[in-house]
Amino acid sequence: MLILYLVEALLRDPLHELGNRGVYLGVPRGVQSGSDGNRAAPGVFRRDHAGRFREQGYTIVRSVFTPGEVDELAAAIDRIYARAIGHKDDTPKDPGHPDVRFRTVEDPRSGRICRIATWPAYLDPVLARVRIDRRMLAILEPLIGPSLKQITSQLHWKPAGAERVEFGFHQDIRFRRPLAAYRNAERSFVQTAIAVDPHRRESGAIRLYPKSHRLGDLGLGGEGPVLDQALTEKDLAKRGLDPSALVDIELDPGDVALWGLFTVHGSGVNRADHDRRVYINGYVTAADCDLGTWAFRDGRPCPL
Ligand SMILES: O=C(O)CCC(=O)C(=O)O
Repeated sequence: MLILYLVEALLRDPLHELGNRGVYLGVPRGVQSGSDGNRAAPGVFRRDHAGRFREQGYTIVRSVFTPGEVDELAAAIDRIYARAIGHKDDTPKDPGHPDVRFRTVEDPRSGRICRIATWPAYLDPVLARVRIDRRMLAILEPLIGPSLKQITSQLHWKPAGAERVEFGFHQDIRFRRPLAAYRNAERSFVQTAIAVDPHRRESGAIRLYPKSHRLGDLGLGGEGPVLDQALTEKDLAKRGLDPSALVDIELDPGDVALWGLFTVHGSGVNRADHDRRVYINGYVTAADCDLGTWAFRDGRPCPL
């Protein structure tokens, strides 16, 4: 069977490309790499996701989690939502752990919604497992090594039809404070987003500016929270960036998107008839950061 997959991959890929990027066997089942839209045979790293990440400032790894696992994740996320939405304030006093926060807002169309929950893994075993899943390490290790701390862990919701769900264009470096705690920030940090629902332009997909990871800190978003800013291409034009270069990070449930601290991105409203949920986890090479919660030590998962 494996031989058939390999032959199929060889036929689809020009030889020079295979030679440059490599086809690897033996990665955990379900970890398939692809540039946008490309799908590989199960168990085959068809393209070099690390090379693409370094070149473009982002990449997508397809079908990392199975449909059954995504269902389990979705149920866990819904449990957190039910808990979060019961709170009237943004930082409830009884979240179960000091790092857990719920960001709820009043939406003009949908009433009270929760936009973000931070560190929900402290509340739910499924979310706790996924943040240290070995497939996540298989994706991250070629980029930032086997000893990783985690800096961010968040659920993001865009309920169907809700309006207050945009993220203005920004670079995540703005959130990394104190800056002095981060060394080699341009290459030691990877943000990941696991899609739980179809993640499309229509449902408020992440829009991202390829190769912007090489532009340094552009100061996008100014001082205010990007959560309160609309996604407007004018913000890019003001920095001399051509909005026609933007890409929509379109994901199926179970796909994982990756981007870096300087990669320009944001996302718009959800005009689809379904919610858009993502589980976001950001990892840093442990030796390059004074902060964070251990996720993997020498390749071994570190439970909370
Ligand atoms: O969930 C989204 O659409 C936006 C995510 C994002 O911009 C971020 O995590 O920095």
